[in-house]
Amino acid sequence: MNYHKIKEYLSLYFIMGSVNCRDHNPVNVLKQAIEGGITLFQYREKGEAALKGREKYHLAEELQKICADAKIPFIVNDDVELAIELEADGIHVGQDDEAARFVRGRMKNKILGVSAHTIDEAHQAIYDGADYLGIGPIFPTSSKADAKKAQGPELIKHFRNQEINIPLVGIGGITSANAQEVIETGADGVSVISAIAGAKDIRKATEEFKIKFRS
Ligand code: 3NM
Repeated sequence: MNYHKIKEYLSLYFIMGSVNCRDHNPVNVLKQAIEGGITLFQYREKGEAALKGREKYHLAEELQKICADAKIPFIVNDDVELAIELEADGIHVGQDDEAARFVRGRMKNKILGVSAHTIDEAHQAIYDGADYLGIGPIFPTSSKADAKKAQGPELIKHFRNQEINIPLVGIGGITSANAQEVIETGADGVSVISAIAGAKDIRKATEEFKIKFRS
């Protein structure tokens, strides 16, 4: 895995766990999303009905193998023990999870993503060794119970204007209809749960994200 290609990997960043897949099987959801063109996958097993223990481990292992075959990075949300056990390509932590600097210390040569909502949080995450930041929510979302108020794509512009120059992805309510706007404000990619995992036709919904990057 070439971690220097991080910006390219961020472009269509898919996040999913079993609770996001409704009546679809998560394995099939991931396979179809890969066929549709996702560039990175984050396994995020959260919510009341989330899998735990061995069940969570086994699903993670299966999804990791699919990513490895497709040569896209497999990142674990929050669960550092799981990420280390599986030798995942990376870990993503929020502000309420294990502190980024400890995670960096435990996963030295892996991708480290951090969710940031303020410039102070961004500076701290960069200091702690983050490779990229997730910035949101951009638009209203129902996929995260404790999501903050949506800030609009201007939020990305605000981070860029404050000299936050590391790779950034926008998150929260992003769809194929508004993704381009998020990129145009300075994001390197978009992170998406429901617009892909909740779609009837996963592959088609993924293909609809035709993101055009400025050269
Ligand atoms: N984090 P959807 S918003 C996991 O603001 C997550 O940090 C957010 O899901 C943040 O694409 C969010 O379905 C949910 O809106 C994104």
